[in-house]
Amino acid sequence: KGDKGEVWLLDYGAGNVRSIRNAIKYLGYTIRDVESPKDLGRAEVEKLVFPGVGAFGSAMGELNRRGYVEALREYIKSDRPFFGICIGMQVLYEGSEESDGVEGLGVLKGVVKKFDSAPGKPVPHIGWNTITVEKEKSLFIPKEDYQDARLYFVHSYHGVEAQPNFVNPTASSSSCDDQDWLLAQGKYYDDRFVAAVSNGSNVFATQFHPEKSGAVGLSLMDNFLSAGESQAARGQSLASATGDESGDLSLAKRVIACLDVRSNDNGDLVVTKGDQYDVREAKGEGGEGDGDVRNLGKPVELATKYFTWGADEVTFLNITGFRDFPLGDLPMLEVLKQTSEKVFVPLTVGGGIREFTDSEGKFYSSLDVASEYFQSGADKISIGSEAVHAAEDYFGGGKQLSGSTSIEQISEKYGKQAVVISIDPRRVYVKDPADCAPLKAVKTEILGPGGEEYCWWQCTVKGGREGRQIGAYEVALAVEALGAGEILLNCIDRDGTGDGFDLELVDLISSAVNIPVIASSGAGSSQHFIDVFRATNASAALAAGIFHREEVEIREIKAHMVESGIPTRSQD
Ligand code: 1PR
Repeated sequence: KGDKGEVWLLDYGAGNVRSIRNAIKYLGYTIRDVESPKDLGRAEVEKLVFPGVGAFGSAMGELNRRGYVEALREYIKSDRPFFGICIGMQVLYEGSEESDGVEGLGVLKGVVKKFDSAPGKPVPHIGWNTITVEKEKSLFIPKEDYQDARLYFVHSYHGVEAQPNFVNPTASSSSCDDQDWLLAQGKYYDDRFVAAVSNGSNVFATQFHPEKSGAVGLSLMDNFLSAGESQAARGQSLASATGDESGDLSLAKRVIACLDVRSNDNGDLVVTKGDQYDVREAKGEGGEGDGDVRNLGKPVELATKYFTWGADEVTFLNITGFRDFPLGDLPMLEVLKQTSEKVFVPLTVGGGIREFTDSEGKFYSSLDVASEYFQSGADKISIGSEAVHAAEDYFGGGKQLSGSTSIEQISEKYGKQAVVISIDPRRVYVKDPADCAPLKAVKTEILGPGGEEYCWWQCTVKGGREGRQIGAYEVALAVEALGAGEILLNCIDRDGTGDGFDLELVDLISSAVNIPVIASSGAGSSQHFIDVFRATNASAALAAGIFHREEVEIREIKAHMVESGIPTRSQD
């Protein structure tokens, strides 16, 4: 795209900013890194991007430790081009409920608040939310282009209003822009939250992630980088999602494409897909099956294809991560790096997040493994087997939080929104709920082989190979308490069958927790997405096989969702 000039990035070490770097490069700009607070006083630092990741307290801690606080205040007060993203917007406030007693930059008045969660209103607020543009004129978010556009948010805390603590020195005296910096708002059930702020001149910040918001987000970023000279892409409208009875259309239900990845017998990393978790061709059937790992394509190519099809997120599961050490599995890190250069929606990666000691005796914590994934381009990591063990310990230890589990450590450092728990359960039928007590059983409409009317969902580890004496329901409650941000709910009985999601399972779990639940396993048609969003509180639905075999396209699912009044992000 050519070199459109320099952009300065303040990477203050609080987390992963690879996606922002990739988006800036993709738009054709050269990135320069701010090396010290003094740089902010230099005239050549003309456009500053200030991404935020992790928690409010850790971000301010790093800024203080590195001496950036005063330099940033001065930079903003002098009205030089500034673009803060997510925590990069929240730290403009005086403080946050997330980190009591930690002082923010204080450019804006007030304290950042936590969303209240409620059944059917999970927190973190994750996904594609519409925005309402509050200013008639703006260089960064022109109303005519972005009214009702859907942008990607992932946060538990939010600004309520946007009153500055000082007067914008460059605003004319007749301008009221210095009075109120509110540029765009979002709505999540009853909560109105600040989506973007601007001083009406050069200072701009967003709660959403433009670098993860597909073409709309990239165009909006380009508006800032080119100081309004770029041709903005039109925002995507709310479409005709009017018939939903849940009463809140602001947050779209997400459609996620999943790629199960592993090495095949030649050592190449391939996308595979199992039937009920068996990924090998059947032996000796029709002369073809020789027990090889099914190869459905190359991970980076397929991920890029699903992004262009309109997937709201892409998930990679390194399905043999439980036995191979993922940091030894460099191809997976390479896949992530390459994908994040081309795919501008959130990327989740799972498999093998656990403690490990290598052959030379070097110890790696789960946090080390996760950090490697984040640095390679993951926005979220997913934990499978380890989470089941953590849940067992949680109940075994009288529901005490130890602070030592991978869930707690990773969510402490990267924020709970970055921690997804992948559960791999299968149905176990019982005649009477007492037969599996204290584990929770439910009455089922799909009777067991002996006519049993009750079942529970047994959690497994090691890719379904080992069943544990704990149910999906109990694991879900435990991981929520431990600080997980989302649940990816698979179902071994349905995986690869095309029979539809297990609605009873999804309903049980999505009603039990107040964090988002992703329904997975069994999608065979667009109708199955409608069914799961109508019958349960699922926030997202994930599929693999139908996309790999090109049986159903994502746009077909989304068109069906629009017709059915289910809020969705449409591509055009
Ligand atoms: O235990 O932390 O190392 O994580 C291992 C991860 O790998 C877990 O997330 C686990 O779900 C996954 N996994 C392990 N073995 C398999 C396998 O298939 N043999 N795949 C596996 C899980 C299930 C879904 C699948 C949906 C949709 N795959 O992710 O994509 O069922 O499929 P469909 O739409 O075709 O029905 P750890």
